[in-house]
Amino acid sequence: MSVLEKLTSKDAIALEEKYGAHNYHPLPVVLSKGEGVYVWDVEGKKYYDFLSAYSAVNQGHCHPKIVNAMIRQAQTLTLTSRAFYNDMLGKFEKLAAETFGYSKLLPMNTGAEAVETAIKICRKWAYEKKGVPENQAQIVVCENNFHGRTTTIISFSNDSVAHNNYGPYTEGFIKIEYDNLNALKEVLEGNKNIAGFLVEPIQGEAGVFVPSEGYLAKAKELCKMHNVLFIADEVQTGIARTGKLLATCGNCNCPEKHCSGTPEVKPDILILGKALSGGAYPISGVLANDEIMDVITPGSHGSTFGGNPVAAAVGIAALEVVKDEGLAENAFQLGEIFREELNKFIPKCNIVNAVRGKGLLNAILINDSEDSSTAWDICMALKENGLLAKPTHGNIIRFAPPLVMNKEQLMECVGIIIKTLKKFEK
Ligand code: IF1
Repeated sequence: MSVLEKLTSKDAIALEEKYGAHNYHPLPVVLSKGEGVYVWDVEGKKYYDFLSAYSAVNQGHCHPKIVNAMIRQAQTLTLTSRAFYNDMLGKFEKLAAETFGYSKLLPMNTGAEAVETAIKICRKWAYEKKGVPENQAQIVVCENNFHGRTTTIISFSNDSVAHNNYGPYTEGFIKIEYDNLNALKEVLEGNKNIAGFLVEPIQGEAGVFVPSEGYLAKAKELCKMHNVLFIADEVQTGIARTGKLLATCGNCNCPEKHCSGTPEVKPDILILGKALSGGAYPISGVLANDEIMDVITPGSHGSTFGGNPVAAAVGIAALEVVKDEGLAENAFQLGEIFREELNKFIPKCNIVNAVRGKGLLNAILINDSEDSSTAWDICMALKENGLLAKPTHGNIIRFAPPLVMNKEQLMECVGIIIKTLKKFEK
């Protein structure tokens, strides 16, 4: 069989089963084409994508501006390494720094790499600027966090499947309850070696947990009081997903109408990934101002592909699409409609307990036990009805369509979701 021979879904699944590590349990659908809010399987069936590759495809599948930028750069210069300069990286760094309101960007490739980079910067800052004794730096993280899959990151995960049997684990992390300011206050008052607080503005994988109003701002304030760096992991919540340019949206010059505009929520270190490329190419990065970023000196951090010309060209196009197409405002408006429509249905049904989220990062809580297969079964039925979504943990289904969706498409999807849920009424 030629490797480029067209496969049936069954063949494609069999190949992955036989030749691929089993580190995922995908929904049994084999996608071969994507355009905007739609994807098609190998048999030609069309679906609404309500996962957006976990919020990487905010700009829609195969956005022409992003793909054309990638093609042009791929035909010109793909990779130089950072041993030399290239003519694209500085332009991307400038655009990213100005878009998010920081003085510098450190470009990487995956979200986990960016999280690891932020941890390294925070620790180095603690030793060289805060005066924490060597190897004593502690970083506060939250229960039920998800920040990636490297050994250090899973060292502070309490998800047993992601954590178990990968020891010995990296030290230097203190877990506290999410959305609990007293817990943060206590740990900051009780330990002078705290370097940073690493937090997701909304806990995506945990089930789209939106913290109480003011939590992030007060957490930032506590960090400032104790000379601790507030580190926001916006890999999933960033790039307009939650109805603002950033979920923390401390960037008080951002153009979005719904920006809180409150500078006190501005992270000391901002972590981005996923939709920084619109899902076309692995791009991530860490943003900070000079007094923090200048702990990074030549040779103290890097990566082969970090800041490559193709990533820079794609990143520039992806950020321009977010701004030019008003994706944050669209996500805000459509998110309001989505939750409003589901909140009309929920009181009249017994299969869904609640809907929660911000912008177009939402989830429904299925009225069944965590270990039931109902959420999975609902996603299988949604697939049959032409909409792709996947449960996060247990009985929670995340809904995160591309931010280029229009109101008519959203209403059609709400109809599909409600029609499907009704079939599972008890
Ligand atoms: C998988 C989850 C989502 C992230 C946040 C860093 C990263 C992620 C807040 C790391 C990545 C992805 C990873 C992917 C599935 C997906 C995911 F289910 F794993 F948890 F979105 F919720 N910070 N999330 O959400 O970025 O290294 O992957 O580029 O690993 O299964 P990455």
